[in-house]
Amino acid sequence: MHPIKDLLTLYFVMGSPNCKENPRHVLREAIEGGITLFQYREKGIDCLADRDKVELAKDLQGICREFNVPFIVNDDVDLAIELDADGVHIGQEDISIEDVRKRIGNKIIGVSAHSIEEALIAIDKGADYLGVGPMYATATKLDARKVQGPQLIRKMREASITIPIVGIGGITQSTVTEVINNGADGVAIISAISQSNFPKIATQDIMLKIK
Ligand code: 3NM
Repeated sequence: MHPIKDLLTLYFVMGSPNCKENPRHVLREAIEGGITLFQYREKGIDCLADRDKVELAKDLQGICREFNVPFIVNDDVDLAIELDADGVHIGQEDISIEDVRKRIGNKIIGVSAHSIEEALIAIDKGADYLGVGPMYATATKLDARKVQGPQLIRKMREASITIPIVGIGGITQSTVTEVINNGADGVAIISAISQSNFPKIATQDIMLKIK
């Protein structure tokens, strides 16, 4: 697998509530458009549970495998283990990094961080990368923290935080460059891809702004 830093370039995050069309179709389009990493995040209104959640996860993982795109599971460590996923992403409210590490060994652990303090703790406990946000206002995560702006990533870099970082929250084609220019290794995006009528073109447009 590529170094984590390189996988973060264009990190697509989604679950069924985020998609206007079948999530399998949306993921295929995003992969064809050039995403470098995928996170299955089945959260929010009308999200799937139990076997339905597992079935969709398996289908999406299968599509990722076809194209060699690593597959990360949000929060659900049991699901990640059941599927032999490439990693887990956890928030500040979820289970501890140490517990996840014990359970998934050397697979990828991503952690959401909203301040320098949270970042330093996550690094100390063994995170492989940080998701830092929200960069901008977002309607996708109802309990999102207050907007931090790309300046937070700059401040983390100035504080000598060198771990791979992906910006998240309200990022669109017109703001990717600002996030990267402030020190992010990549961008994590839900709605600018999943809610597009043309997810492949949306992904390609975003990628062009990064490279
Ligand atoms: N985490 P969109 S913001 C899942 O700040 C998530 O940690 C955030 O969705 C954080 O790209 C967010 O549609 C939502 O704004 C990202």
